[in-house]
Amino acid sequence: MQVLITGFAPFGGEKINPAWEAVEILPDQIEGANIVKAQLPVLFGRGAEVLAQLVAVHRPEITICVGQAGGRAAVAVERVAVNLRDAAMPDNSGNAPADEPIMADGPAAYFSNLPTRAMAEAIRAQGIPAVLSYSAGTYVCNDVMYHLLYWIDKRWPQMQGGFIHVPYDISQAAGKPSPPPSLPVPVIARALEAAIGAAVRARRAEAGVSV
Ligand code: PCA
Repeated sequence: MQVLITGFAPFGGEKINPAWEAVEILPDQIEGANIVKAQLPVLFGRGAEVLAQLVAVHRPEITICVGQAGGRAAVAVERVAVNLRDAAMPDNSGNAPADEPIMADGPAAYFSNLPTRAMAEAIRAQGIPAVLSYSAGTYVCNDVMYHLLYWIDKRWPQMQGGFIHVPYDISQAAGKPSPPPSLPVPVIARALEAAIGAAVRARRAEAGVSV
């Protein structure tokens, strides 16, 4: 089984993105599945285009994108992407769309078709705080998640896809005058490994075969 997992480049003046730092140190195999890792640019539209190319090349059964959600205190397994671009800050090329739909012909929202509850529980079972989240925001992460679920709906129905938001790394929090919640990158990586493991096991159980 192929699992595609992506992180993002740093953005918003940060030197690192803990999502990418954690993705990069994941093992190459989890529960017997091959893990393909890639970085996406923090750009409206282009981030999703890069993801589409990766899916076309690697044909993953499962695609999980991971992004930084500065200020959150737990790893958040996202359940919903909305058809809206509304940037509170410009993306990495200075683009800040407001009140725009992502897809003119798309529904208002999509649910992830991953076993999100089992994934959050698997993270908690590692002793790491995790929640189910019902908003991935209206910035680039939501843009990428919405595109992913739109393609699953229209083009790649065999694929499962979703999104995980992670807190700041402790080094980012340490650099701020009023430190927000944070987790060390290796702990974030353990959370991602647990979530991926839960998704792989569920897929296998559903298929009833060893894919
Ligand atoms: N977080 C941003 C985009 C890239 C990232 O890591 C977001 O939550 O939209």
